[in-house]
Amino acid sequence: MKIAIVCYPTFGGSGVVATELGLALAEKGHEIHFITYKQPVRLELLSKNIQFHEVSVPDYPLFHYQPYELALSSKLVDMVKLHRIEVLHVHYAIPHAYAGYMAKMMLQAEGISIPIVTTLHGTDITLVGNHPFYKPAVTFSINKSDVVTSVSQSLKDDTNRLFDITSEIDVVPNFIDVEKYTNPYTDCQRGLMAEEDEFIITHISNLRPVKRIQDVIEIFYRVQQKIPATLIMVGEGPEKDPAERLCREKGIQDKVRFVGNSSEIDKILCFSDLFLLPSEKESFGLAALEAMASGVPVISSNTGGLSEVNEQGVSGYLSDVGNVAEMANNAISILKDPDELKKFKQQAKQVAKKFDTQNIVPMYEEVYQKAVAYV
Ligand code: GMT
Repeated sequence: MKIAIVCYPTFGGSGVVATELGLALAEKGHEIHFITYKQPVRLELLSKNIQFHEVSVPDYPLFHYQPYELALSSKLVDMVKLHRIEVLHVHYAIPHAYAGYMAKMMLQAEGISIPIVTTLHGTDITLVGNHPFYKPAVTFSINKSDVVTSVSQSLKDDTNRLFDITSEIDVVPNFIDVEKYTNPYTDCQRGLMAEEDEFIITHISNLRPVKRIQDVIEIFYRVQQKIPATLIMVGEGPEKDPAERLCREKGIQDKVRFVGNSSEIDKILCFSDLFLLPSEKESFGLAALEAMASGVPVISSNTGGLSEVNEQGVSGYLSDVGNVAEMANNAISILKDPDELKKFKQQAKQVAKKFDTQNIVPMYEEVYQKAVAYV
C-alpha cells in the first residue's frame, strides 16, 4: 500500500513509534511517505520504499502564529495526488488529525477519497487535547477519523471518559524491534559510565513535569545510600535544571550524569541495570519497553498503560505515583541479589517479546485494510 505517515519528528515517543512503524512497513514492501516539518530523528536510512516530504511554513510577519495546520493539510493534498497515496496515518491528534480531516475534505471536493487513520498517543488526550482550548477540535477530528487507534487499553478508556467519542477505538500497542536491543554490542563499555562495583540506573524521557523527575532523583538518592550506583539521565527538558539543583542539594551531583538527548538509546541501555519511570501519567511508556527489550528491569509508577507493559514482579515493579520509598525498596531488592537481578533481566526481555515489531505491525496493516474498505 501507499501510506502517508504524519508525525512529530522530534525525540517524543509518538514520533519514534511513527518512524519505526514506517521503517517496518517499508521493509514489508509498502511505500511510505513521511510528511512533517523536519526529517524524523530515527529516520536515518532512506530506502527505495521511503520518502520524506518536508512541510515548510513561510515566516510571514503579519502572522503572530504561523499556520502550520494549513501548510500541512495543503502538503497532504499535494502529496496524495502526486503519489496516489491510499491511506493517511496521523500520529498524535493535535493538530494532525485536524489537518488530515481538512486534507480529506479538500481531496473529496476533487473526487478523491482517502481514509484517515488517527493514532492517539497519550498527552494529546490526557494533557493537551483535554484542555478546553482544543477539546472541541480534538473531539471533532477523532470522530471524523475513519479508524482510531490508541496505544493502550488505558488510553482508550481515558479517551472515552474525557471526550464524547462516537467511533470505536482499536487498541494497537506500541512495539519494538526486540532483536535490535538484544545484546547488540559485545562490549557494553560500562567502564565509560561507572566504577566497576557500581550499578547503572537509567532514566530516559523529555524531562517534563509529567515524568516526575524529582522522584527519579529521590529514588536514586535512597538506592545509592544502600548500594553503590550511578544514575544516567537521558533527555532534555524543563525539569533538567531543578533536577541538577536537587542533586547538588543532596550531595549526589558526582553520581548523576545528565547526558542530554541521544540517538544511541540501545547503547545506553546495554550497560544499564535498572530503569526508573515514576511518571504522573503514561499512556504506554515506550522507554520502559525499550529498557525491557534490553534486559533492563523497570521500576515504575502504576499509572495509565504502564501496567500493560511492565509486569508486576516479573519485568520489574509498579507502585503508586509518588511512592518513592516503595520504589527505592523495590529497586534495592532487585539490585542487591545477583540472582534476583539476573532473573529480572531475563524476565524483562521475555515480556518485551510480546511487543515485538513482528507481532504488532500486522495489526496496523489490518487497520489500513479496514480503513480502505470504509471509503
Ligand atoms: O511523554 C512523552 O514521552 C512523549 C509523548 C509523545 O506523544 O511523544 O509520549 C506519549 O506517547 C508515547 C508513544 O506512544 C507513549 O509511550 C508515552 O507513554 C506517551 N506519554 C504520556 O502519556 C505522558
